[in-house]
Amino acid sequence: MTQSKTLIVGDIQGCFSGLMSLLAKAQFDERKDTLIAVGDLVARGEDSLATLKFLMSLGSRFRTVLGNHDLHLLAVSQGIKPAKKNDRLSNLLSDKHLPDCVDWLRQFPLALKVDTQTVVVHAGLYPQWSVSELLCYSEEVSHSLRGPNWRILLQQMYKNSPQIWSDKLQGISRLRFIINACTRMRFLKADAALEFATKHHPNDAPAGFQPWFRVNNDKLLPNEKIIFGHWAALDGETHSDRFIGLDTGYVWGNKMTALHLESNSVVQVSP
Ligand SMILES: [Mn+2]
Repeated sequence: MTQSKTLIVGDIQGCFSGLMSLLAKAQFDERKDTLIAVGDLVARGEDSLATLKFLMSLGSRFRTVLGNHDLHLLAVSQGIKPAKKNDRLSNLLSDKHLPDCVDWLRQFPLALKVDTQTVVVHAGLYPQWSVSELLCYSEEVSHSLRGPNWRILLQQMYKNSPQIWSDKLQGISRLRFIINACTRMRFLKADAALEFATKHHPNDAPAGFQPWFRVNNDKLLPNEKIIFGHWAALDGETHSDRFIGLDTGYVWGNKMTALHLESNSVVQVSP
């Protein structure tokens, strides 16, 4: 009998057939292995509904963090935002299981500790935070997202400010910064302000912009690893073995990537 494994998969974006190919290639056994996702389970791929139904069927052998597209789905499902033109969510939005999908998604955190040294978060770790601060801030947002006023949180999360963290932030400003840092961050400006407009590869970044993972973080411990998605243009290239980017742009015709945690090896499929 082989040992059970833990796979961490990059952005799925509703690419159900890609996910199935990847799991087959990785010899994922639904009965005993664990799948963890970096968020953005849904959006532009061909079948977000089938993707969510499959992931829900895995029960406790599936966990995820929430990405910007997952939060957007929650907002669209409640009539808070219109669907994006390029998203292919119509069968999911009209399905009778939508409320179950919504309540299931709301339970997941923004940051997830996988083992003593590994944390998963959709966009990344804001460089002024330690891993334990990240997990606490994620819990603040989850408390609100799981609670009775979750629709108000979704209504108020769509804004780019505040751009700089302060532990003195309170209320919705505080929660919005945490959501933006955990689910939308790519570049920071010199003053550690979040910048949301630029999605390029770091080599093509405007002057003064640094990818979050190249900004010094003196609270990150030497053995800690951050696994993230969200940034397809990176193609997993961080030049660091502590910051592991798994979004390799399958939905854009590139690859879907899974990290086999126990062996630290990678499995990939192309469309
Ligand atoms: Mn994303």
